[in-house]
Amino acid sequence: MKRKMMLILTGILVLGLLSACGTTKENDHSGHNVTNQNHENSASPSAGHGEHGDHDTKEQPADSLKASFSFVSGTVIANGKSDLDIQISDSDGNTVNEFELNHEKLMHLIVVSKDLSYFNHIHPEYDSNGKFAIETSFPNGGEYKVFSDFIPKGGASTTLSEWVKVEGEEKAQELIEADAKLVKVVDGKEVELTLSSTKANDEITLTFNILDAQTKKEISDLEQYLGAVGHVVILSDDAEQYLHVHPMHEKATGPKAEFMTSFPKSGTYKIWGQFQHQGEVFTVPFVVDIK
Ligand SMILES: [Cu+2]
Repeated sequence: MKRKMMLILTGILVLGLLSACGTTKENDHSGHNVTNQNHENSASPSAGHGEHGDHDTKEQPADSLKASFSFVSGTVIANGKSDLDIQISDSDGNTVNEFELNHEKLMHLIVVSKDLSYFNHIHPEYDSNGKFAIETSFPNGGEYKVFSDFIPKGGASTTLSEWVKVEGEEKAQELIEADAKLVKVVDGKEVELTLSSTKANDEITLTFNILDAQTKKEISDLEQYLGAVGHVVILSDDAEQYLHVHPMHEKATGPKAEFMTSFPKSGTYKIWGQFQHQGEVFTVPFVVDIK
């Protein structure tokens, strides 16, 4: 009984926090997406970078939707399994019940630790009455930010986020510093990232070039991951600016994968590129300074 009360209280608290931090919006996945916490994306949704045309990009008031994140068990403990519920509702508190498929999923959920050293991209399942659910776990205690990315039916692509606290031993925070060299080796792949510009508000092309780390041969048989050559998520170092970026040529297979984005202001950003090769998804992180 007491526990149930606590849960309800947590829910109310979460909702309160959420309305305080506002809504995030982005364009649809026409290859040119920018999302951030407090600004609407002014980039043209039909710039034609994508290969599958426009989506409905009808504007909605930025504060029209809310996501309430709650853990079924009340508290979350590091390394334990936690059931996370995400309730989507409108400003009147009515549940939002219909969503559009976006990159093969109704909802994409990005989870990062406060120092951005931990990154997870998962897909909650739709339950009913505006509720999504997923079982997940967190590697350490501390603060994490969760970003729920979805498109309500007939509406604009929306990202709503929330900080969550995980109980358990915390690990030392890692510094978020720009990489001296934008070349990384992950899961046997050597990935080089090139940015066409590092100036805020420029339209920037991010080019990932993917080689076999051992043979140095170009990998030109990348597989579709969630219906595209890859996915890129970008966060500012304070996790306040969230940029979801999609490919310029969705059906590309490597060795190059190109994405468009625009950084809303100067600062340090972390970029995660995700690709699939031979059935395995690999995630390559980079940190860049934007002037
Ligand atoms: Cu996703």
